[in-house]
Amino acid sequence: MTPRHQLFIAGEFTDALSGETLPTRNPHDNSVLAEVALAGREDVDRAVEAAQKAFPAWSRLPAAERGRVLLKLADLIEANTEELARLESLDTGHPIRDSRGLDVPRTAGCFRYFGGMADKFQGETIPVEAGFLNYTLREPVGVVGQVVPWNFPLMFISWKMGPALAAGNTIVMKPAEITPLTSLRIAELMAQAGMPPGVVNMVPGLGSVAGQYLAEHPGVAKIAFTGSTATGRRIVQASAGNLKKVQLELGGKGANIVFEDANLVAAVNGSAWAIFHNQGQACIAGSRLLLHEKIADAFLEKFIPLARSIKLGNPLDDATEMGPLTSAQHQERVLAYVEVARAEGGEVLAGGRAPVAQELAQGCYVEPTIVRAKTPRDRIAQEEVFGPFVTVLTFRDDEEALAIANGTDYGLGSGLWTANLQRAHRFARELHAGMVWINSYKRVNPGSPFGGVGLSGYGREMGFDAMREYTQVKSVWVNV
Ligand code: TAP
Repeated sequence: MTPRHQLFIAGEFTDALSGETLPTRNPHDNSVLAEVALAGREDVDRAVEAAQKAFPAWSRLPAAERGRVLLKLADLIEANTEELARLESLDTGHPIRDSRGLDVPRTAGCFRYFGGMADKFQGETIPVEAGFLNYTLREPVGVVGQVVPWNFPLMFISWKMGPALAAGNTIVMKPAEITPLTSLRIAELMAQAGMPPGVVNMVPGLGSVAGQYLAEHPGVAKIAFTGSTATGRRIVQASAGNLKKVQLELGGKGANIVFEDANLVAAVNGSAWAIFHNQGQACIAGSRLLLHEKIADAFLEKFIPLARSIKLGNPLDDATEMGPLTSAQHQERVLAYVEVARAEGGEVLAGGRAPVAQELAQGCYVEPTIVRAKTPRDRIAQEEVFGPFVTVLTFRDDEEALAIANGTDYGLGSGLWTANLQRAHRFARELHAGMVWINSYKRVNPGSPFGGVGLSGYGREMGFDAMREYTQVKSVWVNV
């Protein structure tokens, strides 16, 4: 497999004007997978120009025609499942069973959903005063800048591009510098699906250079970002010049609450999925495990051995359940939180280190880690670790559970396990979160709005909400 490694601008693969490149590595052994072109400001200018040129024709194309391209793309993604899955696993460390069984089908499914949506999203007629017809048009915003992180590079292309393209926008995307490979392959598949040149442009590069400039760029009408809250703030500031529309999907510190009446087996399994899927590198991870004091011991008696039994290994091995973290830098950051935990009096119940096995020694692995915090105000109960690291807290009653759950500045996803219907619906209302899962955790679907409140950002991906985000409404008055 020789991965694409150049920028994709105006329908062609091209080097950066500076000629600079950056290696992307396999986190299993830190070997270099490819030297990828590094976009500078002048390359972002080229990409924005291409997107501006492509906008009039693409936005005027009948919506069903735009949808057809996305439907074709979904088919091509499925037809290339094995290659895309391997590329994603090599570049990110996702276990191949997840890349093949989740990332690729979800990416295709999301493009298919928005392909079907293209000609079903419509304006309204509004009953105004007599003598006038009033209706609304939903118009694309123009050139959209999209900046995505490294934790789900493939899926995030579809989440961000699906609605933007269906609505008639053109795009300049900056993938994360450490995981650009599947994005570039998708760009190639897009061309094959019939996407006109310039509609989608990919500029892998540094966030501080290409990402920042995209957020500042006067030719970009909207910036959509997924990543850390700190970078989200920078994006808001950078985008102020031309008052861009901004959409932010930021970090989280999801509360996963297990009540005394929960089905314990389901809660234990669901809580393991909530934190350990994708090595915990998910903004919606259930990274705070809130246990009712009556069942805390019984829960942990099952949960700790389950965590210890998770099979770490080479992502390309079908038997692997957890791969490495996506970079050595991130592995260091996650392990540093184990020291933070110890320093603030936390108790490490499982993991807390890089595995000792020889075959994993060169990789960015961290064992599934469970830490009991002393108080809900501890750093490990407040800050996003973004790894296979779950912080355990206990509570006495519903009021305390709610206070702890809502006691962070984040508000992305939260979940609860209970047999009490009234309690479930009360918590669904009162949790400070954009998404709530009841007797489940971390479900996503292209039809269901995804996004947060508070420091987790604003705007929604998926569903009709995403189409609203990528359009602006025009009110038309007709004197009849
Ligand atoms: P970020 O720095 O936020 O990176 C996300 C994306 O933003 C990357 O493409 C990055 O580029 C780009 N970026 C960085 N600085 C930018 C700037 N000034 N202007 C525009 N774009 C910029 O996240 P990270 O460093 O990868 O991870 C740090 C922490 O963020 C994680 O540990 C986790 O807590 C959180 N995080 C959250 C999410 C989600 S899904 N909410 C995803 C990733 C990370 P480059 O990285 O390519 O330089």
